[in-house]
Amino acid sequence: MPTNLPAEAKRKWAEVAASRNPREKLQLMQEFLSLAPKHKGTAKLCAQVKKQMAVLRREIEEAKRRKAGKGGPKFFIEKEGAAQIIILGLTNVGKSSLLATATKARVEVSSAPYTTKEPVPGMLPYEDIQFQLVEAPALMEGAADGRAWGLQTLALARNADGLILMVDLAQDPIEQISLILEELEKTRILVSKPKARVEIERKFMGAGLRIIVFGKILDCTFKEVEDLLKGYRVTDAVVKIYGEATLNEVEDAIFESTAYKPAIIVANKIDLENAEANLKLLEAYVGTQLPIVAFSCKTGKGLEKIGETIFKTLDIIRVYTKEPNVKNFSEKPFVLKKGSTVYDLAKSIHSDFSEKFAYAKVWAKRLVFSPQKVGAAFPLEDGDIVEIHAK
Ligand SMILES: Nc1nc2c(ncn2[C@@H]2O[C@H](COP(=O)(O)OP(=O)(O)O)[C@@H](O)[C@H]2O)c(=O)[nH]1
Ligand SMILES: [Mg+2]
Repeated sequence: MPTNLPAEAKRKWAEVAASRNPREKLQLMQEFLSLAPKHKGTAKLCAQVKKQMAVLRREIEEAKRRKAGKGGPKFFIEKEGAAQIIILGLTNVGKSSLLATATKARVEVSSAPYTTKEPVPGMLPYEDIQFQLVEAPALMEGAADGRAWGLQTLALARNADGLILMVDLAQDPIEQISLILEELEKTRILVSKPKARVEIERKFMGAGLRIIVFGKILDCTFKEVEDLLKGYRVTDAVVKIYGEATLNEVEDAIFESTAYKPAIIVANKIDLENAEANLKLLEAYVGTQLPIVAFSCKTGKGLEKIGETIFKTLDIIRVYTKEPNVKNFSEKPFVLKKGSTVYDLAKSIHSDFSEKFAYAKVWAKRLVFSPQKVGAAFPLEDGDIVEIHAK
């Protein structure tokens, strides 16, 4: 359903997007809401904006408390390693235990419910990279409506690179996974790959608007997409449209309302009686939608599968770099999205590097001859070794 917002509301949202100050942003969002007409087409959007406001309000409170030295839970966790993965689940499913077993982080494991009140990070090694696992406070019904730390927990998930949805196989796993997915969906976090992806990279003023369609626009013309973006004052940006997108999905991207997070299910306590039967039920329910790792914090069974499954689900690749005239390549890889090119690698090494790029040499198993001299558009794969030559 299109929102058909009036021009002044669209302009207001442009101000919201440009604001970096939480208080000011909050104020602008309030003004946006008063400009948005209330009808079916805007209901979802307004609810989403109100949720964003609630998260902002709590962030402001949190900052105030910390400034006053009063402590209280700290909800933002700095990203480290190849990806940040948030562990979500109901209370007592074993989130703290997983963190302790998999990452050696010091956490409090307890049979008392709701022991963990703020996010706790730890590093999970996988081959030559590490994933940052973060235990979130327990989810419960009503989390997306602001119950307990629900909104902050979901905001944590929205900011992550991926999710572990954890269930306890001693309890009904279908009930647990449905509850988690419902709360995620209410804040418009999707765990299955959407048919379309719209990325908006805002640029400096005067850069102009570039729209690149890698897939297809389904229900409108290119001009209509351009007009919609301009209506929201998205005039200096690169907009990339992947897959089969509708005009609604482009509008969603402007509001950053729908987020896709790759996810795996960790089914814990496989050591207990009845766990196998519950695992079968869960597998039948989930089908091929999400990968499931059967696990036990107690015995460690399944631990080696967790890193591997996260790696596969995130769609990332590891690329090693080599300096010209140096025999060995880097021990630590660069982690890039699947489908990245030599140009993307150069850009992630240094923003200047991509401009001075001349050519690269690539060593790879799939090549008949290594090294091969390639251009910036050469697509990379996991395990490739790259030597970049500058002009
Ligand atoms: N049998 C069994 N008990 C577990 C396992 N993992 C966790 N527990 C127990 O479940 C309870 C809750 O664990 P905790 O990690 O604190 O759960 P959280 O609330 O999700 O962080 C504790 O009593 C743990 O000892 C497991 O794999 N098997
Ligand atoms: Mg815990």
